[in-house]
Amino acid sequence: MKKVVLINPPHQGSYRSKIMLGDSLALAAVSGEIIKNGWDAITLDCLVHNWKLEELKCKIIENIPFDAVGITVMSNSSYDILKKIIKIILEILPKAYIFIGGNAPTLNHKEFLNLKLNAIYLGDNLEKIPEILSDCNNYKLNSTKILSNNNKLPPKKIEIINANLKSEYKYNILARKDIKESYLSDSIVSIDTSKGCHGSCSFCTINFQYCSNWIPREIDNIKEELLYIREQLPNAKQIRVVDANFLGGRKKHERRAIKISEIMRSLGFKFRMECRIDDIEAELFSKLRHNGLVGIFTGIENGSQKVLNLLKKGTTPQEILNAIEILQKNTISYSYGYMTISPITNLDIIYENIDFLKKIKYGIRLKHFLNSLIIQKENVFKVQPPIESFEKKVGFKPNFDICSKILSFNQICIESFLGIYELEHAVGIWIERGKESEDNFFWSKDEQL
Ligand code: B12
Ligand code: SF4
Repeated sequence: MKKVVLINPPHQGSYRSKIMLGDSLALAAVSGEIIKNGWDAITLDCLVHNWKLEELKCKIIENIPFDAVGITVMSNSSYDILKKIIKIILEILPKAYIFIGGNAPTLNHKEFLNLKLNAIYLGDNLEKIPEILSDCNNYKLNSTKILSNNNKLPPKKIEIINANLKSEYKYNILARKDIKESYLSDSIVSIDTSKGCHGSCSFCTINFQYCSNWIPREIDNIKEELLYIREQLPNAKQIRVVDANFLGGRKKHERRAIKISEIMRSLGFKFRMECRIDDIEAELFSKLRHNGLVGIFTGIENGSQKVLNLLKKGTTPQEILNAIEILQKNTISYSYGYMTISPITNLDIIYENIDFLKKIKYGIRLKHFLNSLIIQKENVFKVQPPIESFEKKVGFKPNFDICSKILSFNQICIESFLGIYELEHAVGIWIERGKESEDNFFWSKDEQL
């Protein structure tokens, strides 16, 4: 049987934990589609197993013979490691057919054109996987032929396969082979029930990738996967829904969200999810709480209306506070995205944010003050920190020399404005620094596993 080896590269982002949130849903989906087409698929998930490149190399060798290698590339932070993986594969099998897919190439495939790839798969619609499979058959024949002529590998022509989702989608639930091992290491089991988001926040890659579209997955197909998870993991207590926006616009899709939550409840799962602030509404959240919603992640981003407008969040500070109140009333725990630094952030806006975070009370982390816009080709913070007003407020002069050696630019700015210790003092509560503190979070009663 023909075989594809699928790789989730070793971790290259800034997450602290070594073992990562669940098995790769992307590779499960891709391998399900490959298996459906009569091929075999083996997944080498470096995140789940915490493999470094050397271990990955051994696993690739163990899996010879294979006909193609598919690699998922979640973010550009994996670019360098991707290059190394390609090199390793070609050292082992110079004629290997290599293709990539995932968020990073989908957002900007041009950055990957100079790598020795055969195909770049764009988008989430896996119905075009047969094109890849037939392409690797043909490629092998061609390359063998050219090889015999001049003993050199043919230059690779990179196929770009564009496969965007337009309507409801489903997966072949055949291939979550790492689910048990992954669950054993971090007690987390993930599922995806939709793609994209109807929002149009100016900084967000989901907005760029899906152009403010939200695409649901078929409910029966979700149920099938939840049943599979229950069967594989009889003791699992909680599902992490990884959708960028589980609610997809409350008014239109709340019945669907409730239905999925009922299925989870009937199978004995509590769940966590992500949604927009303007989707948090009392009646809906009381129902979701009843059906097992224990925690959410949401993008608050800023406490200043000016910055919220700049980010195109479509919310107001008051709406955010109302939403937080609903979560607290329903004992649903929350964590949030926050970016104090923006091109228009000045000392007034920083103080506005401090006052705002005081009202939110829980879950404040140091990174909330240090984060700036996610997408910034160049540093957007071009304003010279107002040293004099800083001095007046906190009573000492920031030391840029020391700071610049040890801290990132954002950190310098914020430390220069206030000083971290002053900042903690100003907010009046302890800010998380590298370790979790339960006191600092708003936990729902049954949040803990
Ligand atoms: C779960 C998740 C994680 C988990 C991954 C767990 C795991 N075992 O893989 C963890 C927490 C580890 C993680 C880490 C990071 N993540 Co993340 N993550 C997500 C999240 C929430 C869901 C992804 C998912 O599983 N979706 C479900 C699957 C089925 O869909 P999918 O990944 O889109 O895959 C589909 C297609 O892309 C395609 N596809 C994917 N791969 C491949 C490969 C081939 C060969 C083919 C043919 C097709 C294909 O097929 C799938 C079919 O539906 C998304 C946000 C979101 N909701 O989309 C962010 C997201 C992908 N992550 C992101 C980022 C930035 C990161 C980090 C860099 C964060 C950090 N600072 O550390 C790291 C990088 C990790 C790494 N690989 O080194 C960004 C990427 C933005 C970008 N590309 O610029 C996103 C979009 C969040 C965001 N808005 O900022 N992440
Ligand atoms: S609400 Fe969240 S996922 Fe949706 S566009 Fe804004 S930041 Fe992106």
